[in-house]
Amino acid sequence: MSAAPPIEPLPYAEEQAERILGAEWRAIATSAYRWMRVGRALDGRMQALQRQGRVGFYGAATGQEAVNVAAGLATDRDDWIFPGLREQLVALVRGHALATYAHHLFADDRDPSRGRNMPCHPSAREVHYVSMSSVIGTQISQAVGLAYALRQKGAPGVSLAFFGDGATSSNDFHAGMNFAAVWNLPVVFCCANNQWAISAPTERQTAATTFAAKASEYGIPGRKVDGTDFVRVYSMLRGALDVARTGRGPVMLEFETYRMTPHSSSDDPTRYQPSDWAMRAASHDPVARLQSWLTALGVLDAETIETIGRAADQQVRAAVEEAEATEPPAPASLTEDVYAPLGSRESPGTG
Ligand SMILES: Cc1ncc(C[n+]2csc(CCOP(=O)(O)OP(=O)(O)O)c2C)c(N)n1
Repeated sequence: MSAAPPIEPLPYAEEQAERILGAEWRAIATSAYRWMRVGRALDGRMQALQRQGRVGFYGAATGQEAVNVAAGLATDRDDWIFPGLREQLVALVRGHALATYAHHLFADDRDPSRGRNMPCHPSAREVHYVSMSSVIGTQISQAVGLAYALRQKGAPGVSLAFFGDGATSSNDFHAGMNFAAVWNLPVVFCCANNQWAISAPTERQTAATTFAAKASEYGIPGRKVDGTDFVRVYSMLRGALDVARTGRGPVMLEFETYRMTPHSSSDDPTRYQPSDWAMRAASHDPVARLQSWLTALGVLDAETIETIGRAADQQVRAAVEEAEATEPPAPASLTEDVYAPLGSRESPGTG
């Protein structure tokens, strides 16, 4: 087995952490670490269960946890999340129950979509988490439409559009960026650049210097951020949300991350990634970076880390056990929520 790669710790002294995250920095960073461990435990378990044939499909977000947890912690209840492929942890941090997500992954009778949506495509109305669409990029223009609706209604909230580097080549990216800028809408565009769109690396995706650079020609401020640095991601998101919330228009953030797992359970990255990729990606592991920083500052010790890891595994185990003990949806439920009652003008799908 090859040796563990060197991990570059986060570069903040205590005073800097306090200045950036505020007086509560220890609580914020510790909460972030706990959530990242939940995400990591979930990814590990679900990939194994998929291989055992117990869930149909899974797409991990391993390596992108700092972005997802920071977004969950930095947003307000009024905000809206339009995920790309890998933001399920944002929903959980915002309060969607892990057990409900497990019911969805197992497509059982307590899955809010009752087995009709592909596993790993949850929606969570109670936390304003809109169902992911597998059609790349479409959520970007939907997020902009929602922001327009918020403005028309005078309702509070910011719309966050998440998407990968590959989605920046979609029509919806250009339409969404243009409309958001022209209408000065409260949108934060979050590009999770994990450097691969399945087998297409960044250099085959764009000739621009960065993805964030694309924003300026639409009249939108764009910033590239180290997406493996929780402190920086959280503070940039807070800043961008503040700009959007106070009527100063959209912002685009590009989070540079490293995809540490296959694209999905249907992928074999050894066919296209260089042989040293896994090692390179592991040296930018956001969970290990946050852990080593918090340990160096004395916020965490080995025992607490062990306890947090065990608690995360246990949470995931309990959610999986509950889902596996639940019956599949009854066949007769197939047509429920599909047709409105005759003579009713109500739309279906209120669940
Ligand atoms: C319109 C469309 N074209 C192609 C696909 C097939 N496809 C699924 S995921 C993917 C790559 C997405 O890459 P990226 O946007 O970088 O997101 P990541 O998977 O890296 O998170 C592609 C091409 C699709 N789902 N929809």
